[in-house]
Amino acid sequence: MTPSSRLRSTALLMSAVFALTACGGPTTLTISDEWSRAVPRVAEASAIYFEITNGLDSAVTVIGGSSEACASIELHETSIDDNRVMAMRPLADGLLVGPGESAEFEPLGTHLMCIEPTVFEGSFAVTVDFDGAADIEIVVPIEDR
Ligand SMILES: [Cu+2]
Repeated sequence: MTPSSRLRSTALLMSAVFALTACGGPTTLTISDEWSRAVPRVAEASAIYFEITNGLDSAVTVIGGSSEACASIELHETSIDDNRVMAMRPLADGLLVGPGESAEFEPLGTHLMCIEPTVFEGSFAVTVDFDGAADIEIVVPIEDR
């Protein structure tokens, strides 16, 4: 690509961005890349991961969730202490995602915890509960990552 054609395509991209912004842009709250790590049938809990993108112009707070495939769902964060012992603890105040920000729910980080899972292969539906926005239903594939 010559410098001038690169410039042209950048200009095109910029105008596309402006066009999106002009009509309000993506003003939605979205959840993507959802998955749950496969666990053995004796497991007492399994973790649910995803990315939240807050395209709204106000903050939202993830406060938990529910699923017919779990006795309950808790919002957890993972910490590792000085002795390299990993622990999870509930995020009592939820997880705030500011306007225009995104949050990654990932292994060794924040996650939803499915307590007493009843589905161990395929996928299951989860409702993610928010303060400041409508709850979102996602279908979480169980993966052997
Ligand atoms: Cu957990």
